Amino acid sequence: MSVLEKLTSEEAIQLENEYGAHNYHPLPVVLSRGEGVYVWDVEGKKYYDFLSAYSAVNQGHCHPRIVNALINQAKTLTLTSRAFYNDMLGKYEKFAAEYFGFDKLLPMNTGAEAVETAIKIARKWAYEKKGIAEHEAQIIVCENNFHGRTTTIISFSNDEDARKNFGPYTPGFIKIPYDNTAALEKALKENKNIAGFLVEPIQGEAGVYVPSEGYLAKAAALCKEHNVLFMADEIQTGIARTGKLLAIDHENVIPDMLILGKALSGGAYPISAVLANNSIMEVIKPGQHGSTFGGNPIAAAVAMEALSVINDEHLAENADKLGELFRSKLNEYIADSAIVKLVRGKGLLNAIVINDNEDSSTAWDICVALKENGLLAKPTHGNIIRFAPPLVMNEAQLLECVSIIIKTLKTFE
Ligand code: IF1
Repeated sequence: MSVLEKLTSEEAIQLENEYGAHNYHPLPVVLSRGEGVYVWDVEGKKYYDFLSAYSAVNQGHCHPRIVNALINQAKTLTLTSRAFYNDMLGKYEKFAAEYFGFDKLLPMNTGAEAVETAIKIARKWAYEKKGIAEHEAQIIVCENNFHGRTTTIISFSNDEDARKNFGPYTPGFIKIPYDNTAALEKALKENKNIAGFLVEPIQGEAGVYVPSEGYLAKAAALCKEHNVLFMADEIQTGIARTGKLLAIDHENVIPDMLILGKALSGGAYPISAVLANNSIMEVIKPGQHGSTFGGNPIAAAVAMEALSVINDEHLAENADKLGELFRSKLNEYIADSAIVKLVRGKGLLNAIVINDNEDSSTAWDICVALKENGLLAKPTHGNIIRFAPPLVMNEAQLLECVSIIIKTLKTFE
């Protein structure tokens, strides 16, 4: 079979079923093209993308500036490894460090790798700067967190699907309830070996849980008071998704470590990063961390363009404006709905909670019906449907999507 051979949706699904590991249960749609807020399936049907590859495609599918940056660099120099310097990495590191306001950047590829990197830096900082006894460092995490799927990261997950039968688990993590500063303060007071507090500013996978106003600022203050690193995982909430460049900007919090991924490349390439100031980043010495592709010239070129697009097209402001409109329109409908309990979110990271129990198929059935009506979304955790379109959406498109969503939900009332 040649790669140019056109497949039907059914054929494509069958191939994946036969030759691919079954580690996903995708919605039954086979996409073959993306442009801006739209994707098309192999039969040519057009859809609004309301997932944006879990907030990786904030800049819209196949953004021409990002794709051209990818193509031009790919024709010049793709990969050198870090055994040698290349002429793109330093430019990117400077650009991104200044863009987010930190001294340094450590380049990686996937979000999970960046989270793992942040954990290693926090531990090393704890031993070499804070004076915690080696092997004793603890990192506080929140219940219902999602930070990736490596063995260490799922060690501190409480999602049985994510962690069952992947043991033995990595020690050194303390779980506390999310959005609970009293629990954080208690953990900080009871344990002297705390290196860091790793937190999502909004819990995405858990169901788009927006914490109480002031939670992040109070948590950051408690970390400072106890000489503990505030580690913000903005892999899903960052890069304009919630209506500010970073979700923590809503509370003017400056983290000790900023963890980025996904939209750092606009969905064109796996790019992630950890940013920190010198007093933290300097604990990493040559030979102590790295990756073959981390900081490669293509990633450098793509990330600079992807971040420039965010600013040039004012995507944070657009996400803020359209997010308010989205939630207000849905709340008008929800007031009289028996099927939807509530809508919550910030900017264009939103979710609705379906009035049914977690293991019902209602949310899934609604997403299949939305697909039939030309809009793609997927449930997260049973009865919650996440809505996260590309941030390049305009008001007319958003209102059309709201009417598709409400029309579809009404058929389930
Ligand atoms: C899947 C959702 C899941 C993340 C945060 C780190 C990572 C992610 C806050 C790891 C990745 C992705 C992974 C993908 C589906 C999606 C996801 F929350 F976005 F919906 F799974 F929970 N921190 N989230 O959201 O980044 O290694 O994937 O680049 O695994 O199914 P990654």
